[in-house]
Amino acid sequence: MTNLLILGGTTEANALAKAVAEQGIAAVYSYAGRVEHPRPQPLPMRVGGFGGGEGLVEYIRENKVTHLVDATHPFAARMSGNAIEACQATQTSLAALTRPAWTPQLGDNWRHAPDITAAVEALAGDPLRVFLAVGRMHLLEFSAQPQHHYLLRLVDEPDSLPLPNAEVVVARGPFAEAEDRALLQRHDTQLVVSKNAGGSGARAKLDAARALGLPVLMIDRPVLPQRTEFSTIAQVLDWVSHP
Ligand code: 3Y8
Ligand code: NAP
Repeated sequence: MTNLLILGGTTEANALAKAVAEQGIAAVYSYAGRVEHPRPQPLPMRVGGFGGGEGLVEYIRENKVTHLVDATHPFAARMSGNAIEACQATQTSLAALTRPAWTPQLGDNWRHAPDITAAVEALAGDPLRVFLAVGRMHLLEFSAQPQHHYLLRLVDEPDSLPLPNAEVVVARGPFAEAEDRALLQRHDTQLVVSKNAGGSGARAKLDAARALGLPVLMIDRPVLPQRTEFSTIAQVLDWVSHP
């Protein structure tokens, strides 16, 4: 009896949840509980960490999970690592639903940073107006470069900010190019800092930056251990129905 656990939190995970619900496949959609109001899903949801790899092993056993689909964001490296370990320990089928990394197109002006630490170092220098579109969890690291005027886009209103010179836009994606272009022009942005999330939900800022001739500091995604990876929902559904 198929029993799916979807590790969610992305546009692709939401599309998968819709397809799984339509097919009547038994499944649970899992959120980390990072934001106040996560988007509702057409599946039973669970919110919060599992308690490390061991907690996920317990969850898999107690809930008789037969297939785990890791549809988390490419920067959710710890969750993805735990999923690989827990599925090995419990002999549970594991597949990831991933989206290819963005690649620069004609007209793009990208500089790469291998990780968030390197991106912070790359911001050394004279003050700029920076659209820091990396969310909330790593803002403290950027306080090493307080000289810039930051535009931050966060899912929830922050209690406090570790950056002295910052303005906040509270918004959750998926985002559209026209709005992002207006946002960059209104803020008079000189540099966009982005994680290489891939997918469609966050690429608007890159298209807007290209249209405005702005440079992008692109943070490459963490390298993950080998696992089965699919890029379409059809592949996932086929994998679930043909063990
Ligand atoms: C809680 C669950 C959909 C899915 C929406 C995608 C697209 C929009 C783009 C910018 C970049 C950022 C951030 C971003 C995007 C989608 C997708 C994606 C980037 C929600 C959601 C949860 C989160 C967590 C949140 C992080 C933050 C990252 C904002 C839901 C809306 C910056 C990543 O305040 C916090 O603690 C926020 C934490 C992890 C990264 C960070 O370090 O702050 N996502 N985002 C998930 C959970 O609890 O399990 O409510 O939908 C999901 C989405 N965020 O179609 O509706 O698929 O990637 N999310 C990044 O890519 O840099 C925004 O502003 O341009
Ligand atoms: P992470 O750093 O890889 O994970 C840290 C811990 O958070 C995990 O060990 C796990 O806790 C818990 N966790 C993460 N994802 C979970 C999920 N889907 N269900 C249950 N627990 C989860 O993850 P993250 O980068 O904080 O991302 C958290 C969530 O936000 C994920 O769902 C991800 O898809 C979504 N998201 C992240 C980003 C991003 O930029 N990182 C962007 C968009 C969406 P335990 O160890 O206690 O099990």
